[in-house]
Amino acid sequence: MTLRPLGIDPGLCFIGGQWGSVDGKDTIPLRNPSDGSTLCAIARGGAADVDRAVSAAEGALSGDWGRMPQFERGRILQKIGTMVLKHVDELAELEALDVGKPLKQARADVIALARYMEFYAGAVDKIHGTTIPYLDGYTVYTLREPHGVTGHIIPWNYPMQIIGRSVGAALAMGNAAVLKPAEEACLTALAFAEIARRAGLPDGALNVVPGLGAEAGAALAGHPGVRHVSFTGSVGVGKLIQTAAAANVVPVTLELGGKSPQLVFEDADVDAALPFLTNAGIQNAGQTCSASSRILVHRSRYDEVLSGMAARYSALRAGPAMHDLDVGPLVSARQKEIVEGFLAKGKDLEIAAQGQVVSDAPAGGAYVAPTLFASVKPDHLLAQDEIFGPVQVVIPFETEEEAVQIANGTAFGLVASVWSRDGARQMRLAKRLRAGQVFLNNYGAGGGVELPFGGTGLSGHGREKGFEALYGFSQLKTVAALHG
Ligand code: TXE
Repeated sequence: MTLRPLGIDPGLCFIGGQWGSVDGKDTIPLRNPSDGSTLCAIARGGAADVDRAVSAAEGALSGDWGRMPQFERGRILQKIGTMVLKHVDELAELEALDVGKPLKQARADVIALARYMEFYAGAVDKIHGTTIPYLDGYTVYTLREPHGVTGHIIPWNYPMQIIGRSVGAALAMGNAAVLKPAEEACLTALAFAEIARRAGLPDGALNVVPGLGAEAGAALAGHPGVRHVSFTGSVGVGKLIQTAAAANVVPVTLELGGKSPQLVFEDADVDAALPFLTNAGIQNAGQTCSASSRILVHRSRYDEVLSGMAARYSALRAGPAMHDLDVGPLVSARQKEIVEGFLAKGKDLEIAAQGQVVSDAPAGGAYVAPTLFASVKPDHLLAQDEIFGPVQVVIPFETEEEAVQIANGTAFGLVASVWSRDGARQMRLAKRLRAGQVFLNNYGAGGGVELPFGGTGLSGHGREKGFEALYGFSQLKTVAALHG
């Protein structure tokens, strides 16, 4: 298989501007989650390949890339964004095949990737230091400088979007990136590297080493040449990454998922809320860090919300990505097992409604019927753990105080939303909810490229997206001149 229309071999890695084999020439099969077939073989990179990639990145920093003015970097990012859009259909098809997401969702991800490039292209020459009044005879100012080589370990659920927000921001600030995509889905990461090469990104500024987490991923997280690590994935691996990076005393950004609530109050516009309540749970088959998996509803509107959501669930159809239905398969047989394990633990709960897997869905695909549970106790496992599948729980509450306690009563804190017409309540809860993003009368599932995003508690730390990402991918130097 070659990746149309870029003509690259998916079994290679991209180091120092060149496509080549990994050291051991080992490969990993890449599966199509819609039918379980093997799509192609991808490279199984290891520590030696990561070493080469970090050296290539260091070379870029001491060469053309390191000397390039900010606006020139911006021009290259802009060109990458334009080329991404030119290939929107092919990239969407690759992402749909690889991740299993319905084509229209994959297409939205391509457009988001282009938006990240445009945003960071436009932002890069607006980032600057400040002057600071100090003692008589001094001039003091600050400089924003890149960390150096940045490591990016990303998951399979939104490869293009996560490349956009993480690699895009790192390159904008003049870092040189080494990217380790997920072993379940890495085709668009490879295609992105080829687009960046063709757009004129200097050799070594971006390197891609596919491989297994415990091999290429672990080697990258703990590499002494890497000066910042950004990771999106599971809580368990996030802890390993932070520990590995601590050995080199480098900063990490961790984006580890959530159990994000939407709170529907007695004065909510339920008709406006319903599409957001449901879509935020089933988008990308629920495999979204910012998915809203808990719906908290005031007792007085409970029946109305539950029947509205149940009607929507009953109409949901799950099937192959290329059929472009509401829900695709999960990314892998392993992810399906994880989600089915959770469903089994909810066997004593009330199922309000389920969607259907279409009858012509291939038997080898990783399909799970979207499931809505009713009247779930806030401390039930299904209301506490990240399921990462098309599953939502509805929880009734009586008072605002109780709603806040339930909303804040998990180990996570990524996104929350409040549905209410009461402005004072909106402001109160925006402060009280434990989350990195709070939406009022809407739910943005992470929001647009402009909106800083990240969590607290087990959801991780650090902020991606918007200008905040540019601060995170740079360090501040203070210069104090004594001139009498
Ligand atoms: O994640 P992993 P998995 C959650 C979600 C899901 C669960 C398991 O709940 O059900 O995690 O998914 C790399 N050193 N999220 O197992 O293993 C790996 O190769 C360095 C939430 O797929 O964390 C991949 O590139 N790297 C989430 C990346 O880490 C390692 C997105 C993510 O894989 C490594 C995905 C190691 N020792 C899963 N082990 C979100 N926040 O959006 C693995 N990796």
